[in-house]
Amino acid sequence: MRISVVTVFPEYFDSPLGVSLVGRAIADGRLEVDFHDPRDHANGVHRQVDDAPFGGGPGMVMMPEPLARILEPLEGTHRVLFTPAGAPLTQSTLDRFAEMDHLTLVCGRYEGVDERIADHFIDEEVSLGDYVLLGGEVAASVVIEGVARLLPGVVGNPSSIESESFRGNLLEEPQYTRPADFRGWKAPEVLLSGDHGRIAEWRERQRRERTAQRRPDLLDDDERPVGSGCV
Ligand code: JCK
Repeated sequence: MRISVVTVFPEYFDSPLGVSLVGRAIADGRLEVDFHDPRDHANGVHRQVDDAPFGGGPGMVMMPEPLARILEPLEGTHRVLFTPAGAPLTQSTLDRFAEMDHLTLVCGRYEGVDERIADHFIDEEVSLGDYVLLGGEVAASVVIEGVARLLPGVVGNPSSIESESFRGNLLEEPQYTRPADFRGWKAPEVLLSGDHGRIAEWRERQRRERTAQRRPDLLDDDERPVGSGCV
């Protein structure tokens, strides 16, 4: 798979693309990432990529021409623009992106990009969540990592990926490793029992209880505890 990243800060990606399983996926050729810097397509001595907003207001807007020069030749790839006004990123978004041959991730800066870029050179607008960042680079690195782990051969044991779908939309159960007694805090006895039936039952109950407690929004209406709805 190839991912093209449009950013005025390509160096931002040095560490996330260099380390861990993403670093290895790139070294092994399972994932290729290239960069396009709008500043390389800007005119004038200052190579300006931002300008004041029409209609007034604070901050600056990314000029359309440098972005269009990059994005027009990338037609045919799936072009994603990060913006606080995009659709929230979810696992199903990542599942979809992992099926693409070539994904293009557009990271704005300043107060965002000229709307005509979104209108004519973007396939989908995505947000990381309901909070405001300084640009799209964090979101792009999240998408790269989330997609990379879905590519064949990137995660050693694919059962950790397969299990996500048939576990349903539940939070993970708590996990423990040695020692069984850590500073007097004991790991649950059932996990040391060797009784795989009881262990599976315990894990399932933990997942449901935690989800009801922390993320009732993930449960179906009939599973949701009373009193967790809106007032
Ligand atoms: C891309 C520039 C900074 C700052 C205007 C926003 C009221 C717009 C994002 N989940 C996410 N949060 N933020 C981003 C994101 C932020 C970006 C860019 C993504 C490009 N910025 C910026 C202020 C505004 N205000 C709320 C008005 C953008 C994602 N993905």
